[in-house]
Amino acid sequence: SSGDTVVTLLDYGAGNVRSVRNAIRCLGFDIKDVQTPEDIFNANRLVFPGVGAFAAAMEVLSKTGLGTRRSLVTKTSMDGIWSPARIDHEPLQFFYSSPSFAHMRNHIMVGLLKCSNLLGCIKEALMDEALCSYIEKDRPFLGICLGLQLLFESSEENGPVKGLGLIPGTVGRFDSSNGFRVPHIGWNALQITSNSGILDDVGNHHVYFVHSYRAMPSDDNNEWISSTCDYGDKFIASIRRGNVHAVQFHPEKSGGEFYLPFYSFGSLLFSLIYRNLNHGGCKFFKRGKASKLAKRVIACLDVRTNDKGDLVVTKGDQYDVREHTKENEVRNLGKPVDLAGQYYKDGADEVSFLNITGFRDFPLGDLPMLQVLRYTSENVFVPLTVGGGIRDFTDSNGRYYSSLEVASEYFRSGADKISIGSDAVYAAEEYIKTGVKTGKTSLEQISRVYGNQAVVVSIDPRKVYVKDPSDVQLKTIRVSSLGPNGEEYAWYQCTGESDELMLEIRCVNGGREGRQIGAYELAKAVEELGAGEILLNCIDCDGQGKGFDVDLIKLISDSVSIPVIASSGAGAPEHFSEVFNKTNASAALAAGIFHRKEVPIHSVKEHLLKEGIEVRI
Ligand code: 1PR
Repeated sequence: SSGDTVVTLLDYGAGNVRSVRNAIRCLGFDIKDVQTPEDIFNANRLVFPGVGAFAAAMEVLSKTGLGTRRSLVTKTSMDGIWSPARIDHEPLQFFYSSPSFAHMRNHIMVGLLKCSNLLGCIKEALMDEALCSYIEKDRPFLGICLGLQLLFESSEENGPVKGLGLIPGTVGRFDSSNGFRVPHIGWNALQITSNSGILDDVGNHHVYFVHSYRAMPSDDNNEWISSTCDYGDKFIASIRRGNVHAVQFHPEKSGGEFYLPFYSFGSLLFSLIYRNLNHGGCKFFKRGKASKLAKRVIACLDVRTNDKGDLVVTKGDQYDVREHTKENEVRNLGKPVDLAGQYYKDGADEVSFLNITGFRDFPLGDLPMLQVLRYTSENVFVPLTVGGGIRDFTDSNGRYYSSLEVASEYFRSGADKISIGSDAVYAAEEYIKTGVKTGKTSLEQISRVYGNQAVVVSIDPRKVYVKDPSDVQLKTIRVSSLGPNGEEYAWYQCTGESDELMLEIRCVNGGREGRQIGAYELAKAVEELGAGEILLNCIDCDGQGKGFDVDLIKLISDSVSIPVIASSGAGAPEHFSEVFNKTNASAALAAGIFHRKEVPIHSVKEHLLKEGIEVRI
């Protein structure tokens, strides 16, 4: 029947579920979006890709409808259904469906009369009730990430906050005091503990996690657990009971190759749909080995419009992206969507897009960039980060856009994380000056709504040598190679773009001006303001191919407890092993060597593996 090709998706609009949609479509299924609790009751198979913060999700589920979709569905105490009243832009409307028309007319009248006094007269049918009832009836269900956590009794995230209460236990925060960075971002293998039915093919392969909170195994919830994962604590990576499945990791971001029946969303969903799960699934399952969090290799695409108006991938030398020719053109290294697809196939663990002129050009006016994300997320099933121009903005018509709106548009278009550069510098400067968290900076607002794991701060420092640490009131380090005048110390000066600078068109050094704040001070401040990860560039090393600035990366990765991505300067596979062996970086990012096809990503990974560094192959 046509129902066999439909997957019902519970998307409450709090983040990027575009990849889940794309993955489901890639498998040949149609998607029906849940608009009303009735859609849950009527689903043949339900996928719940929870995103965002626990409390916000529960609030949406336990109120009237679905987040940004904001359908309002109400149920009368009688047998009919009032549905749906879209309250996005339209005036409040109600439609009453009832077996008999006469009955219906009466109820319409009653309903309209009572609209103004809605709460008093009409009982709401809630999404959470529908969800609990669906799961309790053992209907096919796949929860992802927060879609697993919400099944538990409560969460400590901004809480305690009550969950759906189907599985005993509380969802708590990872403990960063034992040296494990929080959020847990990256690729781990699972320990499959029971016949999950859907994880049989996952085996020892790495799957992608991104979360700060986790549920822990206990005697009370043991019967639900199908796999665990080690990250400081042993936490629940997946649950299964009957037809009900949920995974803490992201199958849709775990590099799913749909033609390979392994470790993919395809595998999970196909299993869920086609295996006879009521009869225990497959008889054989592979137990995954415990693994460490794999070090990530990230491909970065600096994107901007060239002088002809085409959006191109470019690459600078110390942030200068123009050819040193008479024409002085913007260096063009390829098309963003094609290159991202290529890097995904080559084994990149993440792809980052930096809209390097974003601060000048309002990104929501930059439709090609949003299109790039949309197209890329159709074929690239690893996390996508996008940065550039995330800040509050007033356009030439006087219309104000908050940074949250800008970020939301990026998330809706397919980004899993957004990266903030200049605006984070200004927020950190203010925070250090006043000691007050206003809650109003882009960093704070976006991490509050989307979770700090979705917010990267990109730092663009330059090295400033000093003779003596007392020459500056900022954190200095003793450098491993002396400065041009024999200086033994240096600090790392942050840079940012500003409107004023751009108005003056002083686009020197990539248009970035030096600020009186160091990378160390910035990193500590943005961690406190809610950043979930740091992308640590270095203007001096950018495009030089001589290796990462190990001094800088060691300084920052030893000073914060969030993951740090080492960036700038990679020229050979050995540079990656050097940065992982000498610093606590969680990931290493490169651009030029990949764009110029000097070293393929898989050679970097093979080298790391040979050096005993765990990577996802
Ligand atoms: O300030 O929030 O609008 O964000 C702008 C973003 O654009 C920032 O993340 C900033 O790093 C980036 N950006 C701004 N100007 C440039 C430029 O190149 N002129 N690119 C730029 C930054 C640096 C890295 C690069 C690595 C690796 N690019 O991302 O990819 O250095 O390169 P390599 O492996 O070739 O050495 P906002």
